[in-house]
Amino acid sequence: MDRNEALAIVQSKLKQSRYEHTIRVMETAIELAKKYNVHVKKAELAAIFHDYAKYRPKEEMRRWIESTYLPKDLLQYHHELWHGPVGALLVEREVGIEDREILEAIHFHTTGRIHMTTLDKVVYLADYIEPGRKFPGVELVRESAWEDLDRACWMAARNTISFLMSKNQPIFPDTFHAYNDLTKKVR
Ligand code: DGI
Ligand code: FE
Ligand code: FE
Ligand code: FE
Repeated sequence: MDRNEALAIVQSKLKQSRYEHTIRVMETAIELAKKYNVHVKKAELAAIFHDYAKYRPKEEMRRWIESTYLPKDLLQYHHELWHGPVGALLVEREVGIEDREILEAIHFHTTGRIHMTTLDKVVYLADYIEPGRKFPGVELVRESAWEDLDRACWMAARNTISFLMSKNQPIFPDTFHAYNDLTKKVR
């Protein structure tokens, strides 16, 4: 599938501001893919579709989780965590993308996971550092992104966990698994 076809599909599913975020994630993911020798077309497609399910109604997402292979423990956590896994499912069913690496990068783009692939990291990080993001500490992660992919992902995971803890929010196990696993890779 080419870029313009993919973009036209997601544009119909997203609000304009979310579509513009998607374009910036795509551009950032392509640059990271070149830097870290990831298949550029896979990074481009995964980035374009990463928020595909962002505006699905909560009850529809709940039904997809209940009725498919998706992990049921998602239902015990905030519905903000559902759009990645449900997005991967729907991008396969509705768009027809079958590449497991692309689908997994979409699935895990919010939380990360243990043993993230380089493609997973590129999409996770591009979503975190795209130029429209204003998180506290994002500037340091942006700088690291061009030097050390593992370190930058580790910083993003650490910031996300710190932020959630400061708000007394529960943390999904995959978010901790990503952080713990990346900690072993940073000095
Ligand atoms: O969809 P986006 O807004 O582009 O970004 P995203 O999919 O990375 O993240 C959406 C939200 O999910 C973000 O506000 C942080 C939050 N989040 C990430 N990990 C966890 C989490 N929320 C909870 N409750 N638990 C987590 O482990
Ligand atoms: Fe997202
Ligand atoms: Fe993210
Ligand atoms: Fe996003």
